[in-house]
Amino acid sequence: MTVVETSRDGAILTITLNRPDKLNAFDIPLLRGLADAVRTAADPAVRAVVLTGAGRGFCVGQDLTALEGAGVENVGDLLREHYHPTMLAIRALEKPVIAAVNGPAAGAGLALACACDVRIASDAASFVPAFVSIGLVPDAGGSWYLSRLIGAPRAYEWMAGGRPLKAPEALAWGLVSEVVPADTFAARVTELAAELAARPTRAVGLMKALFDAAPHATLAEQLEHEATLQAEAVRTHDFAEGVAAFREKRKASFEGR
Ligand code: T3D
Repeated sequence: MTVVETSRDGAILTITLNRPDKLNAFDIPLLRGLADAVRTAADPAVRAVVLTGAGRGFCVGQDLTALEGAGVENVGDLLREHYHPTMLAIRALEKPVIAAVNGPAAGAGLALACACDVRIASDAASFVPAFVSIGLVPDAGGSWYLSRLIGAPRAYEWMAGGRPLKAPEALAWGLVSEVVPADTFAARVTELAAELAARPTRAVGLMKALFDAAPHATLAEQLEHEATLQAEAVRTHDFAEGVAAFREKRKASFEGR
């Protein structure tokens, strides 16, 4: 058993954080394992990634018991070395990443869920700011993602207040796209991942960069960015297939290239 498990089912890579007795809190081995797992997702044969937690938790952020002593002094370095590269790598990954939030997502674990492209929640999930409860500010990209997902005023009020959200409220806020009963959660995640993996992966992957850039770009800059990425998308086999399928009045069969 490793602290981060990966499994492949066709074009779907599932990454499972695996410290269930600590609700998958981040320690260095888990952060390293997650970084390695995200790197394996670069394989062109992988067309969708599912990120989830073993046991009853998704991820409850930094393991607070691993921060004693020297850890506190080096927190900036810890974040820069072990958190930032993975958060950036998930955004740079040109394929959809689904956070399958099976249980509590707290602190940097909440940020991790927000780093993903789609969030689907079990009705057993909860979303816990956590940082303010221990006198910290959001990190691991939490303030960046949440500003975009739910708007800066609401994100600030939530993070400063610290109130845990249950899954239905997270749905109402637009933090997750779907809430599923716990007993059918795994099946629905598999179905969603298969749907995304069957899409034209290059286009689906490239558009991540567009939506990340849009909030801080001018219209002129964004038009140029779209034109650049469209020039890439039209060169794909999947674009040719999409147009052919339209002309032939049949369902397109995309190959992710
Ligand atoms: O400082 C830096 O390094 C910068 C980075 C900071 C990033 C951060 O993520 S800061 C935020 C850290 N996370 C938290 O503060 C969350 C702490 N956890 C909780 O508030 C609660 O566990 C939850 C509300 C998330 C869930 O509550 P509940 O009642 O469902 O579970 P529990 O009983 O509290 O936890 C179950 C076990 O997991 C328990 O262990 P035990 O007593 O059975 O042996 C608990 O201690 C452990 N656990 C939960 N969270 C953490 C943890 N162990 C280590 N670190 C944790 N963060």
